[in-house]
Amino acid sequence: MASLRLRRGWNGDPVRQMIGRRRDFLVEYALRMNSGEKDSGVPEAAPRAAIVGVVGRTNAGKSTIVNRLVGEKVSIVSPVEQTTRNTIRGIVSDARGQLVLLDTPGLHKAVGPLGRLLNGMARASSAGTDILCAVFDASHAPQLEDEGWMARIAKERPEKCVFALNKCDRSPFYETMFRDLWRESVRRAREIAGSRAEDDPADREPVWVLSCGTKPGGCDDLLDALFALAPEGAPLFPDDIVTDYPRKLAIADVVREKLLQRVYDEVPHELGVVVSGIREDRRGWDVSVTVYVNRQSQKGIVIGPAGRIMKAVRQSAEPELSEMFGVKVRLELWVKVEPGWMKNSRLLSEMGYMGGVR
Ligand SMILES: Nc1nc2c(ncn2[C@@H]2O[C@H](COP(=O)(O)OP(=O)(O)OP(=O)(O)O)[C@@H](O)[C@H]2O)c(=O)[nH]1
Ligand SMILES: [Mg+2]
Repeated sequence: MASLRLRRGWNGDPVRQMIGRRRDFLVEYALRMNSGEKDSGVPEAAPRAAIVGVVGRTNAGKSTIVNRLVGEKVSIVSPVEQTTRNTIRGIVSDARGQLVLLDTPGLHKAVGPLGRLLNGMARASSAGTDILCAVFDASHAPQLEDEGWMARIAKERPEKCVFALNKCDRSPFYETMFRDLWRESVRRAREIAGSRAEDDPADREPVWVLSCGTKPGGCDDLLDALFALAPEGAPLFPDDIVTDYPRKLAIADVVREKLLQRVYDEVPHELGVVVSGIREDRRGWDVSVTVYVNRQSQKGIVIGPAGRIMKAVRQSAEPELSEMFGVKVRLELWVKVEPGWMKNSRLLSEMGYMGGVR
């Protein structure tokens, strides 16, 4: 693998590690520049850098697109709603410069404190970015949450905005309905603001692209559109880093993804995963993981007959994590019933949903 998210030998705080590497990178870069050495890695055109907020309704394919653009899996994916529960940074570096993609939880009908927390995170992460990339699943007619994003974008008119109509491999494909919805959203926003078309800021129309997150090359047009909008600037991260997502959260997410592939009905939304400890030795990492469920009846479902689900989760997560971190990862999985864990601030913060896990 060309660039691991965290390199072999990594054994500490990922942020400190990242900053350390960034400093090395910057020092090396400055020395090269001062010595007058021509840097063959620096493109002739000025490099570009942008923070891109990737937003949209749950299941639109945001994480799939972010993984495709980064070229590595930095964010888990599943057909279950609310798969992404944290804002994850995926970093794309190429000759044109660097994009820092913020993969956000998809907007959905909020149920309970966790739901509200995720929606708040989704809304907040669209603010303060250089480019807004709204992803729409155009293999379905627009849904309520799509209308919500369009209305908000029509009202705020971000300077740089891309609309990715995703799942263009599917038929039927509702491109026209989404374009009509946008026109209608702009008309309504003008009506509310009492403004006319002539008052609209010029150049504020979103750039429309079709994308397919599940096929190689399916997001190339999207990548080109994002780089075309990115302002000139220095990279924020060294170019060999694909994410700065904390190790504990990354491990918990991979375990949750494997569970989501195996449990149904209400269970996926009531699953919480916490990495309770990592023991490191020469042979690798022993990671202890607790899976929280909301009700006693869910415990048996998650464990499976004769522990089969847990075993399958472990067997599919271990090789993926070992590959991801470049060390042998062994998992110890525990299932715990914790009624109302979604309202438990301590657990929510251990899961990173309230910020702060490192
Ligand atoms: N056919 C097809 N399926 C796709 C495409 N992009 C994503 N998917 C599938 O759509 C489902 C949802 O994808 P995710 O990337 O998890 O969606 P998300 O928007 O991140 O969802 P949340 O994290 O819940 O907000 C998965 O089953 C993906 O495999 C695509 O271009 N074509
Ligand atoms: Mg996601």
